Amino acid sequence: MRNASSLDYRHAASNKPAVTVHCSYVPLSCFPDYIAESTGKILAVVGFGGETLDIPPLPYFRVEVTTPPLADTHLTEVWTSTLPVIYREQGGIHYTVSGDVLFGSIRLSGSDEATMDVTTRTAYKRIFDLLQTEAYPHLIRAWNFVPDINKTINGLEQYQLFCMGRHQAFSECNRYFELALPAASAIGVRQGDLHIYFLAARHAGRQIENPRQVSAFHYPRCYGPRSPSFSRAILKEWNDGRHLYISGTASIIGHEICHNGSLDKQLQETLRNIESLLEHAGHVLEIREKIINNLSCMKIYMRHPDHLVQVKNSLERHFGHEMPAIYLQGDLCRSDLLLEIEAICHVRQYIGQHV
Ligand code: 3EB
Repeated sequence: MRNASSLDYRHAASNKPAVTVHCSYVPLSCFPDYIAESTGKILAVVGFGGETLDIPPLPYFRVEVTTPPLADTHLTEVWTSTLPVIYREQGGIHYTVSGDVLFGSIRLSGSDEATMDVTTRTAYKRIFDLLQTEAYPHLIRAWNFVPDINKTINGLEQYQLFCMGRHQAFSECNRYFELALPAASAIGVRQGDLHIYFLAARHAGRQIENPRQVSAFHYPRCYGPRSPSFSRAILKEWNDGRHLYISGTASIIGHEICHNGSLDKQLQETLRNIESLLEHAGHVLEIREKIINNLSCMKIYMRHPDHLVQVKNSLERHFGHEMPAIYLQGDLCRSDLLLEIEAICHVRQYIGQHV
């Protein structure tokens, strides 16, 4: 990470990356055709709950996330590049590079000696080391899967320990890290290791915060010794357009959970947060039309699998049946939260070309 992210951003605006990155949710039934058409251009295929394990090994980078899928649509998350992709491995990180973009994945098991803070710090330090040596210094988007996220050990929750280790790694890497935090999701998994997969780039993205919410990196101490190190969203310019990577978003106003115990109210509040973030992004970017219509690649993490039908019905009413959406079981960082939603918004105008 470099220090002055706003300067990097201007730099990025004048040096548009040669690469365009796509994220698609591909039904397993169409997967072989999709892969055949994208040979050599696949950054990663992300599968959930072992659903892709039956597919024969192919020469692309596969990331297996253990969170169980809930809907019966069987979608995989496929990241592609418009430039050739090279696969590499270093220090336990499997990754691909292509032009301006790097896509990586790291798994680290904890132990009695290494509590979650230590494990997390080690994982992020390895990521930053790799990004430095490969010269992709900007972490754009991170997905964190934390074992037993709500379990308390010696008075601290696993998520609080995770936040401590992550904060330490970021602050050791960059004094001004609050300006350079990635968009993120943090999800609890019921078995396995700490798992982080991520997108990084040669040029920085732009941090967008949500006016309805206290920035997570400024959450008060009551939630844990160290605040969560993520931005509400990152706007990243690729060659033929921009992506707004929206972090996992929940029913939090200011820094407090609202609607304890009410699924529908939490869902509506989460949607209001996403809308507010998009409205603010539109304002910052001086885009007049509503960019909410360009939302796609929505992932919905739910604590209780039996909430699926209600949540899916509401979201389909709200966004229509065409919205690509992956529904997953995931525990969430605060035990009262019932769901969290992330998404990608395609912003069509280029930086500097205001409508
Ligand atoms: C929140 O707004 C909900 O710690 O990386 C959402 C996305 C949440 C990412 C993280 C946490 C994280 O605080 C929780």
